[in-house]
Formats: sequence, structure tokens, C-alpha cells
Amino acid sequence: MKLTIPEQELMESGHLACQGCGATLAMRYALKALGPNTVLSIPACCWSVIDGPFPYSSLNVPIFHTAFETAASAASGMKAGLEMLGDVQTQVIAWAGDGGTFDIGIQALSGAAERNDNIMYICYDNEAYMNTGIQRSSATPWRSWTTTTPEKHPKSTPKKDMVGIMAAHRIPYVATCSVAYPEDMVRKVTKAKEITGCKFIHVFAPCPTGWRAPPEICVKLARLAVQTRIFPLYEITNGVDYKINIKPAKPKPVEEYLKLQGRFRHLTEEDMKQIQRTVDWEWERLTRMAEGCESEKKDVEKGKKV
Ligand SMILES: Cc1ncc(C[n+]2csc(CCOP(=O)(O)OP(=O)(O)O)c2C)c(N)n1
Ligand code: SF4
Ligand SMILES: [Mg+2]
Repeated sequence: MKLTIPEQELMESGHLACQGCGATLAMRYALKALGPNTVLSIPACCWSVIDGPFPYSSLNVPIFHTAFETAASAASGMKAGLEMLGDVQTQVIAWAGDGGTFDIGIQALSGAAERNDNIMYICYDNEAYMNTGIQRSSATPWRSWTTTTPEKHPKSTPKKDMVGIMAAHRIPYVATCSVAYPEDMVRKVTKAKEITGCKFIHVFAPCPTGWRAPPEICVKLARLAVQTRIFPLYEITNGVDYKINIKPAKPKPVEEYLKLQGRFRHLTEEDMKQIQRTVDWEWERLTRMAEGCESEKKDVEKGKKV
């Protein structure tokens, strides 16, 4: 059998995640691309528990457990320290959840991006503060249930466009990935590894526990998020050059994705229609940006622009 992603495993059995945890798959795929010469800066999140209690660890790379706000600044400091020691090869990765990225760690991340520090920041997005009991974050989608947005008062604002925020920093590389598309994810992390400067990878990682879904459909949910275009897979070079990686020929209705999850069970028909309209609008906007980049490139090739 020919494998389509690297065989090497840097994540062992014995981790402490729930059954069907998408964040765990995300780490496994990322490490396959990164290889052993990697160190991780992990703030408070599910992953600071999943790894295991010291001295035990399910990962075969060093981890620096850091405070909730500091994934990026700790990574920047580790990179600077390694370089002072003459080590320019080791990849320093900030690995944080959506709460630690979209909300509490955004200042440190923005600083690292503005300085174009030579680190890779990987956010595994399970759309809430899961480790402390499913509180809403700014990555939580509109109308979703969480313990702080109960069914009668579901989240009233849309998910924050974190990828757009990172692109606005004009860093060399920003990409979205999904645990349902390991080849795409391994390719993007490998590409980011070769780029000097600040890289941001946003991984869609379903959390069956917090999404009130059976553990065995984690990958199905992640795939449906791409097939419905709720979570498009794309990459942005230098903040302006957009490329969509997967364009579903026959996009599935958002209902197929939403109906599998207890966190959306209170949605009305009108809510679903509104979510569909928003998804269609966002997709058209993304497509226009990617097509604009294509025609711009053709213009440059034709010598129309410099
Ligand atoms: C300053 C600070 N505030 C709050 C906490 C409590 N806390 C630990 S993990 C966590 C949730 C993290 O959410 P996220 O970053 O989305 O990761 P997930 O748990 O979903 O994997 C919170 C609120 C903390 N450790 N430090
Ligand atoms: S709560 Fe969710 S993200 Fe955390 S370990 Fe369990 S499945 Fe994974
Ligand atoms: Mg989270």
C-alpha cells in the first residue's frame, strides 16, 4: 500500500483526549509534516492536558507549557534563544486552541506577526473553550449552543474572521486546514516549514464532546464543513495572494452538517436559511478574492502591470 502522508509517528498512544477528538488528529498530522526537530509552545487548552502528566508525554518532541495569553510570545522567545545558541534548524511551533488564539492570545500573536518572527503558529479550532467546560469563544459560530450561550440565548454574533486578521498582517503564509483532509494539511505545514517568517495555520478540529455529537463522526463533520463550504480550505501568500484548494463541485446544504450536532438542535428553519445565505455570501467573496489574484497574475504575466 502506498501511503499518502508520512509514515513517521511522533505521537504515541496513551494520550488523554476524549474519544474521537479532532485536536488529537490535528497534532498527529502536523507532527508528521514537522518531523522530530520541533519544539512546541502550548498554552492552557485541551492540548496542555491531552499530552499527559509530567514526566509522561504522548509526544516525542519537547513541549513548553506556557500561560494562556503567551503561546506566540513564548515561541518567539524560544526561537530567539535557539538562534543565540547557533540552532537555526529547529522549528518552533506555537500550538493553541481557538480561545487562546482568537481571544486571549491575539495580542502576543499580532506582535509576533507584525515583527514577522520566524515561528509557525498553529491554531486548532474546536469553536469554544472546551477544556474548562464548553464556554463560547469568538470562534464559536452564530446561533451555537455553549454553556455560556444557552439554547434560549445562543451566540448572537458571527465567528471572528481570524484568517482575515492574520492576512492583514501581510505575513508570508496563512492557510486553513481540516483534519478530514490530511494530505492537504501535511502539504501546507510542510510548505510553511520551508518559509522564513511568521506562518499561521488554522486547523478545523471537531470536538464531539463539546459539539454534542457521537465520537465516531468527528472526521465526517470536518469533511462536511468543507463540503458545505462552512470551512473553506485556502491559503494566502503575503497577505494578498488567495488560492482556494478545494472547490466542492456540488456543495452540500449546511443543514446536513448542522443537524448532526446537538449544539445546533434548537435552530429554526429560518436560522438554517440564514446560515446558508451567509455561507454562500462568504464563499462568493472568497472566490472573488481568489479570482482577482488569478487575473492580477495574468495581467502581470502579460506585462500590463508591474
Ligand atoms: C489567564 C487564564 N484564564 C483562564 C484560564 C482557564 N482556562 C484554561 S484552558 C481554557 C480554555 C481554552 O480554550 P481554547 O483555547 O479554545 O482551547 P480548548 O480548551 O478548546 O482546547 C481556559 C479558559 C487560564 N488557564 N488562564
Ligand atoms: S473536550 Fe473536545 S477538544 Fe478537548 S479533548 Fe475532549 S474531544 Fe478533544
Ligand atoms: Mg477551543
